[in-house]
Amino acid sequence: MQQYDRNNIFARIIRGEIPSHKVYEDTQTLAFMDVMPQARGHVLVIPKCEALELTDMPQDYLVAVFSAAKKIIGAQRKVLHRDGIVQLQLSGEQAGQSVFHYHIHLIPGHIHELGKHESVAADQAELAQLAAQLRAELD
Ligand code: DGP
Repeated sequence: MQQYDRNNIFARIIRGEIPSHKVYEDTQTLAFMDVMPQARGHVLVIPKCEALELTDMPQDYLVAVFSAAKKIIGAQRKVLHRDGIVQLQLSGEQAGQSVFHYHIHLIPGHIHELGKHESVAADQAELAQLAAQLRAELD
């Protein structure tokens, strides 16, 4: 079994060592724009606990992450003017997981139209603007 790496990218984002375009935060969760989005408005929701994937998730953090996801999906629907949001979570490298800190993808797109995530970062100004719009909708 793979060990949780405290220096994975998302752990560093939680600690503020790496910048992110924050959308939502509470004591147990953090949500931010995916820097290599599969669709415009792609958000990641993560727990502030050391969990590699679903089987490591404590019950209370699961509830917290899904509660945050519910709020964010509502904001995405308003800001992006679309109903369809793909909620995706990959558990394990064989499933395609590339960052080993549990995360839910909230992707405004159609499942059959989603390719691999981009290999280059999206425009930072656009990500910042989308994050600001989503935060405003969540306030
Ligand atoms: P997965 O393949 O399910 O492990 O998804 C990892 C996602 O994380 C992928 O969509 C790209 C995104 N990502 C990778 N590095 C960073 C980063 O430094 N910042 C942000 N905001 N997203 C990242």
